[in-house]
Amino acid sequence: MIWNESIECMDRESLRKIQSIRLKKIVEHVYHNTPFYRKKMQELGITPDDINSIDDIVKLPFTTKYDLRDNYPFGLCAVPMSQIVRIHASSGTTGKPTVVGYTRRDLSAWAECLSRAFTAYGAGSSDFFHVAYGYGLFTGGLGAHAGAENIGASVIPMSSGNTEKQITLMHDFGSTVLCCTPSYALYLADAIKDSGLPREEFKLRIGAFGAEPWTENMRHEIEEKLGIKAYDIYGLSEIAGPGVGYECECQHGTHLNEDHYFPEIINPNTLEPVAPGETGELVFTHLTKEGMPLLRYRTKDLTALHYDKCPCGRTLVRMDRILGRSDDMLIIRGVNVFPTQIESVILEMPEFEPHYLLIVDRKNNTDTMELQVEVRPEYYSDEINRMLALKKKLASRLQSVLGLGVDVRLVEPRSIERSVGKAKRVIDNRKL
Ligand code: DLL
Repeated sequence: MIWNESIECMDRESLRKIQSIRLKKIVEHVYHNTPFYRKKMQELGITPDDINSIDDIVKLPFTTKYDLRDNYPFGLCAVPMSQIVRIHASSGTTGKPTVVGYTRRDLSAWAECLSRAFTAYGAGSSDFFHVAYGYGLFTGGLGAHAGAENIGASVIPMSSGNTEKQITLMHDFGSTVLCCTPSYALYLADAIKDSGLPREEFKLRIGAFGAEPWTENMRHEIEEKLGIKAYDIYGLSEIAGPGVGYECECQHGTHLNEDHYFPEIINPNTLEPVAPGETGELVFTHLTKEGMPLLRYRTKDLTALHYDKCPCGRTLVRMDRILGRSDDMLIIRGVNVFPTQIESVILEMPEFEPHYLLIVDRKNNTDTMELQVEVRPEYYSDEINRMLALKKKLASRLQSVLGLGVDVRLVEPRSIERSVGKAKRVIDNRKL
């Protein structure tokens, strides 16, 4: 099933023509309405007249997360705030979130992209969508919600957490499509087993999983345990949210909605485009966004693009699974965590040395984070109660800054291995 065949299966030459027209228009829009981009283009000695086809995209400046942070909160909006109808945000390196604004038309384009995804998975108006992505500033919940409503499905806006209730309602309502992170899907699968409810009494048949990297093995495990087809959904808040890309029934690559979000792959060191099929950093340019259009936004996600036609009939480019990120951002249970956030919490407290090691793992299909941190000699004590109180203090501060539980392990002064070069702060055992 295809939601918008005329776009999703358009011949690539016609698609490039549309992309060229849209790029020119968007560049004019930001040049006249976003002082940040006008200045950047002036520094490069270009004006909108220099952009006449999609091939001219390489002349345009890059945008990074730091640019969004520097223009916090609304500095990159290209329309008056009265036209912004929705604001989302994701956590950033400094504790200040990355903020994005959408106009009414942006929201409808985003819902269209999600409708393409859900239709590609084989979902339709008779499905019950169990949306267990978080609702709120995170784009997962409200994004999936809008896409499911747009295809006429019945939406159950569960949000995340309260696993027991999730299972009860999934069972009683007869949910057929599950939207959540792949790690939570596995957690749910085990919890369903533990609940004693027979699997045959569940009607689940499709999963829309994303927001964090996952592997082919994990897909098989989820499909096996839940008895469903598990599909990838890709996205990031800066570009829209979930639905920037989606898998089709062939499950060999994630199609990108390139009529709205134009993808490039660059070498993250030289910033030059790489040859098709080569791995590098994924970069997106908004082609239709009104509220906060970004030019050549560096996602830091590492992947490759393939332009040959998919057996499903779609011509939209296919993206390999995300290999990882070129920066150090960790995604723990779907939440973005930067080691620098942890470092700043540690450094705020006088009791600790700035020496720590973060050990990330996946136990029972759930991400875990252990923080080993050195206590300063003057605070280090043999008294268990004192050490327990200190541990609790740090853990609760981390919980409030990160929004995640961290298993804190206090260690003796000078016990963490020092490095003469770059310090290794993170050990990620998840093998993703
Ligand atoms: O995670 C949006 C989303 C919600 C996507 C629900 C899919 C489902 P952010 O919080 O801004 O937005 O995080 C974006 O998450 O740059 C990737 O590194 C990672 N990511 C998202 N989807 C996938 C995926 C949402 N399918 C960052 N596979 C992105 C691997 C993914 N990584």
